[in-house]
Amino acid sequence: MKIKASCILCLIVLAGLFVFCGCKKRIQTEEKEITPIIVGFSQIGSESAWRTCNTQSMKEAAAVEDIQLVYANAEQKQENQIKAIRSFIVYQVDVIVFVPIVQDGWDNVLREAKEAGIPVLVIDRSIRTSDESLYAGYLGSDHTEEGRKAARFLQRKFSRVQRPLNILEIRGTDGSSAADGRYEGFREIINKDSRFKIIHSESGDFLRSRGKEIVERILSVNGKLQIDGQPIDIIFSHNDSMTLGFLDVLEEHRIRSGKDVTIVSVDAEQEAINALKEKKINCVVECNPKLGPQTMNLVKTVYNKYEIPRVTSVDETVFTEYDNLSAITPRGY
Ligand code: GZL
Repeated sequence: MKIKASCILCLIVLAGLFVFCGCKKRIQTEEKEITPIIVGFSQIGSESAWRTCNTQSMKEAAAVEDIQLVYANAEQKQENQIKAIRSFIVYQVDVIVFVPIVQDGWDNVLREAKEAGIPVLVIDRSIRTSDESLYAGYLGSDHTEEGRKAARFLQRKFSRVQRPLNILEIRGTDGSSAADGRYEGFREIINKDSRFKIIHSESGDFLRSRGKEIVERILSVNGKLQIDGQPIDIIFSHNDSMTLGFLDVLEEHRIRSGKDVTIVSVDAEQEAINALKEKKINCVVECNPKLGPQTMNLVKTVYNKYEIPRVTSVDETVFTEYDNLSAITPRGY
């Protein structure tokens, strides 16, 4: 028995678990009442400007398509995502969309969704599963390619330098496809060039505060940007939030970011683009957060029982100090 949208609204409000987005509009026709598609959306949290933009894109696209979005913020906890998906199953939403905070641990709850006959879309980050039939398809970036782009910039920038080049890597959330992909793609290229050496790699969990803490701790040893006496020539940071967290710390120690140390970051939020224009960052690999319109198109396709591609990619570029920075067109968030 399908619970009507109005009942879902009551349950959701009662449960206090979710935010019910999108106008509850019934379209009256001569034959019958048409109720909109109801999507259960489990989002990781709000850890970065990228995430905030991603959520906004989803909500706006749902409103444009008259899709009712049941939004659940997991506040960075996988167990909250699993609870939310289970609740979506109870409410019998039409489609489940989720951003898996990490790649593993989803099979059981996705099996429950499959048994309930609810199609699942994975967006932004991907999952590892033993049974590909547990979800309809993935929409998002190629994070491994993003890591390769970061490394290729360094090859270009240091093409004429023959001395050793030491790298500090500040990773995103370990176990997430975003961080693991960037980690692997970066090494696939950089490990082919003996001049480059990753002398330290540490997770900052995509958080601004952690990016700041990591560099503060390194500098607290002797005020110099070095690890065990080895100078750090390059910082590769897996997202702009962590990068922006440490830029001020470098400045406080009179270290000229973008000059004394080369900075490569990922996302391309406006604050990082501004730093690129101020030559405080040397390269920003774009990761596109505006997945809403493509997601809603895929939602309508699976709702109407059509197949979707296993992987739908998104367009994204890379911005570097070699660009005409007055002419670049970041996504402005
Ligand atoms: C990447 C996305 C990452 C961003 C971070 O697709 O999952 O999560 O790079 C965000 O800013 O926190």
